[in-house]
Formats: sequence, C-alpha cells, structure tokens
Amino acid sequence: MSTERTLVLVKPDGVQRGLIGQVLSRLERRGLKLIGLKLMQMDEALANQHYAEHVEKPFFPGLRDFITSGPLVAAAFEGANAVQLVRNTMGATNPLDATPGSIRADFGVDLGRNVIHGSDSPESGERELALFFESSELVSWDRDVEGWIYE
Ligand code: D4T
Repeated sequence: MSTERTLVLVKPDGVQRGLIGQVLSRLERRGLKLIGLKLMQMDEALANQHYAEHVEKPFFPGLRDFITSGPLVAAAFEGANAVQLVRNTMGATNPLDATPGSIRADFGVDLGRNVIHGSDSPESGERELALFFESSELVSWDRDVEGWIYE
C-alpha cells in the first residue's frame, strides 16, 4: 500500500457555481484524508508553472485566462493510491467522455470548464503541492476511523 499525496483544485467554474462542498465531499467520502485547504486566486506566474507542460499549446491562453479568472480552492489529499483514486473520481478530462457518476460527468459538459484538477502522478502531486502550499500549511494528523477505511 503506497501512501501518496495529491493536489486537487476546484477550478473557478466550480467555485462560481457553488460546487466546492460537493466536490470535496465526494473525495472525503471515498476515504481520502484532507491535509491542506485554501481559497486563493492563481496569478499568471503560478498558472505558467502549474501548467508548464501546456504553455506552448494552442489552448493555453484560454486555459490561463480561465484558471486565473476568479478564486479557486486548492486541497491536498493523502491516502493509499490517492492519485489514482482522485483521477477515477474526477473522470476523463473531457466531461463528454467522463463516466457517469464521476465529478466531471455529473457537473460538467465542456472540456474548458471541467470543474476539477487532480495531479496525474505521485511525482506531479509533490511538485504541484509545493507550488500551492508551504510545508507548514500541510497538516499531519491521525484519523480514528482509519481501521474502517483500510483493511
Ligand atoms: P487537469 O490538469 O486540469 O487536471 O486536467 P487533465 O490532467 O485531466 O488534462 P490535461 O492536463 O490534458 O489538461 C489540462 C487542462 O486543460 C484544459 N484543456 C485541455 C483545454 O481547455 N483544452 C484542451 O484542448 C485540452 C487538451 C482542460 C484541462
């Protein structure tokens, strides 16, 4: 069992639409442990760093304008296989292709307004958490229900 940490963003569309609680709730109820949380607005510099792999892509200017357009929620989750669990709960990048029951399928219809981000590997998780959180903002805590979540 590998414990991983992953960055989740409720993107500005999710915040504007009042979906913060529902998105985070779906991740909490799967058994993922919240270890960091903040409301913030991305600036261009952070958008360039976070989406470094996409900076040269034709869709990037629109993505940057959208992601910096208003507040978002950054959350750090921890757990066994946390990266894959979050990705599965999010659904495919394009809500059109996302499995019904996933967050992007249930809350979205458009690739450029897909409500949530989740890190795509444990390495990305660590890199992205360092962009959004000071280490002192991540809380290490013991959960009493652990034995009811993991065998
Ligand atoms: P993120 O990074 O937001 O969790 O999404 P994914 O990991 O699922 O997908 P991605 O990196 O390929 O895309 C990042 C982000 O860009 C938007 N996007 C993507 C877009 O607006 N137009 C496009 O053509 C693509 C490919 C959606 C997610």
